Formats: sequence, C-alpha cells, structure tokens
Amino acid sequence: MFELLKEQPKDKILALVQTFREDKRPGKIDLGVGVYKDAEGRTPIMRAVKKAEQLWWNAEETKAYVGLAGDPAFSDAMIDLVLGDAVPRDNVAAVATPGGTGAVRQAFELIQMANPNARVFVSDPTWPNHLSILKHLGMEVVLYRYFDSESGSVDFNGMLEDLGGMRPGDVALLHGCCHNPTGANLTMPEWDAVIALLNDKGAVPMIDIAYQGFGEGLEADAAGTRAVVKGCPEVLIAASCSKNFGIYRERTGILMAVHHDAARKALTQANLAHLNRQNYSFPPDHGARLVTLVLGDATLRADWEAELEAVRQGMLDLRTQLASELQRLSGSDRFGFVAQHRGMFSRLGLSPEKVEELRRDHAIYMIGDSRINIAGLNAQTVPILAKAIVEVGA
Ligand code: PLP
Ligand code: TYF
Repeated sequence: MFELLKEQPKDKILALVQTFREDKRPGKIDLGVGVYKDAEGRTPIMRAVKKAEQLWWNAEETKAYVGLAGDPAFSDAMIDLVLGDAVPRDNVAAVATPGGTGAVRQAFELIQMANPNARVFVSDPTWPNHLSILKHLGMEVVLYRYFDSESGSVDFNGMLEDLGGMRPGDVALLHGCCHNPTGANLTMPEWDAVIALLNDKGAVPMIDIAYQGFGEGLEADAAGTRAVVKGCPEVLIAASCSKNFGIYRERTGILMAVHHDAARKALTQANLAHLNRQNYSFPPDHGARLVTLVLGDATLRADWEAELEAVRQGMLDLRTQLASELQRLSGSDRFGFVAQHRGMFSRLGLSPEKVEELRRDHAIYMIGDSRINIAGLNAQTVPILAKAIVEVGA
C-alpha cells in the first residue's frame, strides 16, 4: 500500500528553516519562519505564561478529558479578547482547536458540510497553508487581488472588483490583521466597504486572526474583525494564540461561529463539537489553560499586555529603522512601505533571483516571495540587511 503514496509538495517556509540550520556561515540572518525573536534571537516564554504554568503545575489535580469543545472558560476568555462587546456571547458558537491551523481546518470543513458548493475566495497572496488545506479538502478556491507590489500597499480596487464576483454562500477569507505574507492591511473604511459588498452578495466572511497585538495593539488589531461581526449576519473566525502568547508548540487556537440570531447557535455548536470528535476528539488543553489563566487574572493579564506591547513596539522600531536605512542607502523612497506595514511580515517585492542572491552571497534568508520576518532583525542587523539589498541591486 505505502508504495502507492506520492511525493507531497514541501512547505517552503519550513524547508527554509532547515536550509538555514545547515548554513555554517557566522553572522547568517534568519528572516524566514514567522516566529517572534528578541534582539538576542531567542523566542522567550512570556513572563505571565511562565507564571501561569507554575500556578497550574500546583493547582492541577487531574488530566482527565475536558469536553469536545474544550473548556468553556477558554472560549469565553478568547471571545472576549477577540470580539470584545461586538456581539452578545450567546450568539457565538466556539470550540478550542489545535492551534490557529486547527481552527482554519475545522472552519473549512464546516463550510463544506454546510454548503458543498461554496467557493472560498482567498487573497493573492495568502498564507500557503490556506491554499494547501483547501486543496487537500478538494474545495474550490478563487483568488482575489490584494497586494500592489509596486507600492507595497493593498490593491483595494482590485480586491473589491474580484470579491464582486462572489455568489450567495461563497466565503471570503480575510486576514484579521497583520496580513501574512504582505504586511499590508485594510483601513477601517476599507473594512466597511468589504462588509457592504459581502452583504450585498450574500457571501460569508471568514477571518483568520493569528497576530492580534502585533500590529497596532490588541484592541486596534481586532477592530476589523469586530466591524465584520457587527455588520454581517454570519461570520467564522479562526484565532491563534501561538504568537501573541508565544505558545507555538502548545497548539492553542479557537474557532468561533458568530450568528445574528442566537437561536441558531446550538446547531452550529453541536456541529463544531462533532467536527472536533471526527478529527481528534478532544482539543489540547494545556495552552488553552494558560491563556485562560492569564486573561482571567488582572495581574497576569496586565503583565502579558505590557510584554506584548513591548514586543509590538520593538518590531515597529525595527520597521522605522529599516525603512530609513534603505532610504539613506538607496536614495529612494521605494521601500517606505516597510514602515507602513504592520505585524511580523513585510513583502519587499524583490525577485526570486535577488532573494537567492541575498542568501548565497550575504547569508540572509527570506521566503522566496521576498517576505521577511521583521522580528528576525535587531538594531545591528538592520543596516546589514539594508546594505545587502542595495548591493544586490534590488
Ligand atoms: N493563520 C496565519 C495567517 C498564520 O500566519 C498562522 C501562523 O502561524 C496561523 C494561522 C496559525 O498558526 P498556529 O497553527 O501555529 O496557531
Ligand atoms: O507563516 C509563517 O511563517 C507562520 C508559521 O506550515 C508557520 O505562520 C509556517 C509554516 C507552517 C505553519 C506555521
């Protein structure tokens, strides 16, 4: 049987992690995978998370199963974090999932169960796993224009034009904030225009929010999602705790399904639990527990928010420094968008050949589409990157 298996396409982001590890050159710079790193290149356990872990080590009395949906207290805390008071709690069905990826996967499966004819409209470009999971599930994908690589900003006219082709019941996958891979995001008036268009078309928004707190701040980063929830009758939201709590390997995420009408919620909730049961029964608990503890304790929460804010500010400073260094060395404003982008990523708009040259001649690793992870830089490596970009003539 096994001989019938076919080779599968590699995850280019994870493949780059391996190539970087094998590179023996001192001073090599990793701007690849989207993992936060501090100025020393470490991915620290956040203080409040560590504290919650210590508290829980003492308090935990059993490892017996939780429920199929995970602990309802986790759902309550996350719904509050992501949606605030945009919608009554009673209108939201939710299940814990293994990471944001688990939530994305369950959302696509739910769409397929509800409406096998739904097409999923996906930004061009998007996180590669969106496309590979949709392909794996055999779902129809339609790309919508999103990024203008000349200006480094959102091609909003193109986006609206392409979303204009949606049919009732189609799904529009939107990044809640900190678009991966481009770093270019919608303004509030643009969110409002998308909401109006989706309602006009009878299409359903699905929001993937994996970087809340990394862009403009916890509240501002959720503003687009909250506007959608207020403005559209039905919304799916896949949220990840990997980045903003720094608990990548604990696999912590949540899928929310927002209803206009609370009476409809029970059926969706039962379907979400059913989906969890078919795929892995119970979602992981440890990371969800830490998140619940941190969000539920005023002191831990304040410390977490402060540390997250420092992380965000650090990335903003690196953006400003990189944009001005590129301006200084190239004498042009071409890369000014780096300071306007938000989140961990910016797509620089370099050709694959230039990306390869940077790797070969300068030991600087970025994804082939010229996406950089800003957090892979520090004050010392920003000038090195800027000089190399100018040197390869990008
Ligand atoms: N969605 C996007 C756009 C992402 O960049 C990520 C990244 O890690 C995720 C979802 C989910 O991550 P995880 O499954 O590690 O929570
Ligand atoms: O885009 C990124 O780099 C992050 C991390 O299969 C990631 O989202 C990368 C690849 C992958 C899962 C997560």
